[in-house]
Amino acid sequence: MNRLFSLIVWAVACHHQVPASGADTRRDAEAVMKDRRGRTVATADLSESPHGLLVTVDGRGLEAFSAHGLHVHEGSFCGPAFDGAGGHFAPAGHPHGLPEDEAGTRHAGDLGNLVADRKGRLTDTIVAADLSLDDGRHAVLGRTLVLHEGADDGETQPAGASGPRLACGPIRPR
Ligand SMILES: [Cu+2]
Repeated sequence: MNRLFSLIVWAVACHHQVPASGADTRRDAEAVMKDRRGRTVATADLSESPHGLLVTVDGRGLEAFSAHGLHVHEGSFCGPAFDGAGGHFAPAGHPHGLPEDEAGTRHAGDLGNLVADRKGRLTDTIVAADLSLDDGRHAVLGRTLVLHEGADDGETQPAGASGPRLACGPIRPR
C-alpha cells in the first residue's frame, strides 16, 4: 500500500517536471570542482547562450593573485588522483592554446586562465564559442572541468605547463 502511494506521488512529481509546451530547451549544467581532499575549491555554472557556452566560475580559498589554467578534460570522472579526467577535450584535435587563439586552432576545451583576487577569490565568466552543453561532438556534458595549480602559458604542449591538477569536477546537468 505504501509502495503504491509512493509510486503515485513519484508519478505526479515527475509529471509536473515536464515542460508544458516542450519548447523550453534551455539547459544548465554545473561542475563542483573539488581538491584531492574532497574540499570544494570552485563551482562552475555552464549555460548555452547565443555567443557560445558560458562558463561562470566561483572559487575561494586560493592564493592571492594566483593564476590557474582551466580546461575541459575529456574523461567522464575525476578519480582519486584526477587521472580519470584524461587529457584536454579536443574533439577536432589541434595543439593546445588559449581561448584568445582562433577556434579551430586549439583544443576546444582550452578555457585559459583565471586569476584570484587579493582575497583569494576567483570569479569569472568565460565564453567558449566552440563548446556546447549537449550538441554534437563539441558537447561537454559528461566530461570534466579541471582547475590547475599554475598558470597556462598557452604554448607548452599538451597542457600549457599549468602544473598539477588542483581541483576537478564532472560536468553534470543541473
Ligand atoms: Cu587541464
